[in-house]
Amino acid sequence: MTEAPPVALTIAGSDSGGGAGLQADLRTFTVCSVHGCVAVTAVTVQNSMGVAGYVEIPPSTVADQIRAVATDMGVAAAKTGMLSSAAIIAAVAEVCDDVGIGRSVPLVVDPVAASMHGDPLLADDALAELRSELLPRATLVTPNLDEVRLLVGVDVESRAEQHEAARALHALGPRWVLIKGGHLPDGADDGLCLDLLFDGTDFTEFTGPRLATPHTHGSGDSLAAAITSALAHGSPMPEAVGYGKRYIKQAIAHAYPLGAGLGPVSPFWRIQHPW
Ligand code: PXL
Repeated sequence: MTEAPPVALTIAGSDSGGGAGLQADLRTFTVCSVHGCVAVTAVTVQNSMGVAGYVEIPPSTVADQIRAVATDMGVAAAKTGMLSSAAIIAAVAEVCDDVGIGRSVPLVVDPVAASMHGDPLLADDALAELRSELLPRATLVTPNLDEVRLLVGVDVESRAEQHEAARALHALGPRWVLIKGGHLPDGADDGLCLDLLFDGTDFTEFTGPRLATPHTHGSGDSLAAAITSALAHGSPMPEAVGYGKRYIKQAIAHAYPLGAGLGPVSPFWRIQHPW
């Protein structure tokens, strides 16, 4: 018998292609040395070409999964991905309050609204719920620039606007904000991508070269899952984000083509080839 690793919980949708969603979270958790638990919110039908459709899990079943895990297994950190509907968000917010997720247990909210192909993963009428019910409970929110536009209506086209958007997003209640600048148009800056962390007072900048690959399916999920893993291990937020950034840089560098469309980022760089 060995000692149990810390437990991380993902509240997310299933990707049948295995590249994003809860599958990306679980494999990231494993290679980041945490035990992954899951509350499934929706089951998508998808491959590398896009999302063909999905069915939602009943909100009460989503909440029951969270409660079952949190009351027995000692969740050290949690994250959300695809939440699909206003009713699921409301159920998640309520049970998180009951079990201390978002208070003593850090909660990373990845405000997933669409797939990389542009297929919607969040109902239009769920945005308001995400803004009002989940962001105030978030320890960290990790939007890309499309999600920033949806959440605070700021169209970020420069580093100055990225800073402005971080302030606007922080005003909605999360403890920390990480605005991922990977989609900032080339030429608008020095050719580097800026991910901007803000706690309401201080900005921390994480910069790196933009990696040229179309195979970035699951990159947002995997970054948020790596940060969640570091939080589960007890890292303070800036260190946890630095850990996540180092993880995702390698995962994108090792991304592989799979199917005719967008391939997934890879967790395999973290493990030696056992075969
Ligand atoms: O990468 C965002 C995402 C999250 N969750 C599910 C997804 C996707 C993207 O396709 O399918 C289930």
